[in-house]
Amino acid sequence: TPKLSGPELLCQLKDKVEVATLTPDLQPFSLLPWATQLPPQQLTSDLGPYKSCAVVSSAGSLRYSGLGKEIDSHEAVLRFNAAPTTGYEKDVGSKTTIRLINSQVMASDDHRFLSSSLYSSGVLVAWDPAPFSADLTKWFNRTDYPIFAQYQRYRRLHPLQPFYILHPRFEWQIWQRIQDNMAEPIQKNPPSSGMLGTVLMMSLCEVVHVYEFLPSRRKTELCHYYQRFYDAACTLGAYHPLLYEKNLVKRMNQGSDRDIYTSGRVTLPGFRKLNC
Ligand code: NCC
Repeated sequence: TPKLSGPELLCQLKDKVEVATLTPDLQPFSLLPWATQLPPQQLTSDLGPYKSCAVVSSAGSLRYSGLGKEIDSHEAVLRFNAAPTTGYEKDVGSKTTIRLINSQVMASDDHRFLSSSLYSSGVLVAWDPAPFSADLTKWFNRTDYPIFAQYQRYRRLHPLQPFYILHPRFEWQIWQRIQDNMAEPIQKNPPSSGMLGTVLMMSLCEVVHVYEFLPSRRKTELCHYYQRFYDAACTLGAYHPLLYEKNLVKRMNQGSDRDIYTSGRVTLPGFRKLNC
């Protein structure tokens, strides 16, 4: 297969990937009493369009970046999992419009998902590594972590906070884009939250700035900007096809290599603005 150019990759992504969230009418959820806790509309019809957006990776290279002001200047800011802002404002800002969390965060005791105030600002969006078929019933019977039990509990405690669950089709559609544009077979695990969040924001924003997904000159083995834990796999990937995700984002980047080097910043057009 020929290697696609950046604009071709962007158009392919726009054409073949669609953000979808669970709604109460979908089987098997429609048969369950708690389905009414799901938002009645799709995330994409409730949120945006935003002009300029920031996607803030959780990478250790954000530490001492001083990017906080720049990040907060965007209309909408997306953050991941348990990444805090308190105490790190100078480097990562303080605005949180959307928080994308994996099901492991929802289920593990150390993250105190049900009681910590970390999760209470902004819109929550959750996802779980689902079977490749993206069949909702198969997934429902075999989630990676108990995403649905935790969702119900959280919704009872915070009924007013918007909280969406991504349709598993979304993760595998992105996975397929990565695979189709790589020469070798990649691991059949879903893309990282970073990649999912980036495509999510490309669907809601005119322009998306992703910070420290492609590491800057501050590149470090420090896993997260908020934890004293070192592992190069956080940046290079193990379970997730992270290196391949980063390769694809690098090819789609419309900003300069200098921006990556100094700010870890990638600039991507929103889908709405793309002329394909
Ligand atoms: O580490 P994590 O991601 O929460 O980071 C969010 C996203 O930022 C990008 N990242 C992070 C660190 C780094 N050094 N470089 C990066 O580029 C990645 O795109 C990443 O997705 C996840 O994807 O959900 C992940 O979650 C953690 C973990 O579950 C949560 O942090 C909660 O503790 C996973 N770690 C483990 O399972 C041990 C991680 O693999 C992926």
